[in-house]
Amino acid sequence: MKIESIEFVGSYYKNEQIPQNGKTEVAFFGRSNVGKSSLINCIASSKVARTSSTPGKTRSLNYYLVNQKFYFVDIPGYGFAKTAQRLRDAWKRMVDSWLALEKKRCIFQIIDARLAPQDSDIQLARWLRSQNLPFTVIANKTDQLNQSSRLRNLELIENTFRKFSHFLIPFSTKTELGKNEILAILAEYTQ
Ligand SMILES: Nc1nc2c(ncn2[C@@H]2O[C@H](COP(=O)(O)OP(=O)(O)OP(=O)(O)O)[C@@H](O)[C@H]2O)c(=O)[nH]1
Ligand SMILES: [Mg+2]
Repeated sequence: MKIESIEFVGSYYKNEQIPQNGKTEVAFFGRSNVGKSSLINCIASSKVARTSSTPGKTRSLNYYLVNQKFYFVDIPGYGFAKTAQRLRDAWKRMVDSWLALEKKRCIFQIIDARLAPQDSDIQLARWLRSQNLPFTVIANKTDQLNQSSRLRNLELIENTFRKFSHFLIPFSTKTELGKNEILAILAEYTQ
């Protein structure tokens, strides 16, 4: 599929604010700074999502309307070391109530391909699995790895996440590796 248009619709903190019109939601989870907003820009060939090298800036659910047909939802990052417990609880409450809304969803979890799987990533994957929410893992920032460490890390990631998800896409917002795979999944979920 091709993304012909994308526009920002709003930043929401509460369910009452979220559009309720039956459109499919494509949600991007991932630790702060992993590249969620960059990935949205990359697959939409756009600069609509604000990116930053300061982690933990996004605190709300950011909605983008794609092709006038479905939404991208940029979920605030989790697991940033400096995040206070109070904010982590707020994150959980917001995501729990968002999930309680009856919606057709397509979920991606973005992780950092450069690192060994982080506890917070494994916790999120386990939690999605426990909620019966199928998801695809995207291993981002592969451009910063040489071929041998890329293969080694991806194998470790695959072995760690296999029990939660069977789908893994190596990705880079810089080289656009994996972009076509993501677009193919979107085509399937949003037709
Ligand atoms: N080398 C490399 N850098 C990337 C890649 N994707 C994102 N980045 C960089 O990572 C940093 C964070 O990117 P964002 O897209 O703002 O990350 P985010 O997950 O939206 O962060 P929060 O909104 O704070 O949760 C930026 O400096 C990006 O340029 C990638 O594939 N490769
Ligand atoms: Mg962001």
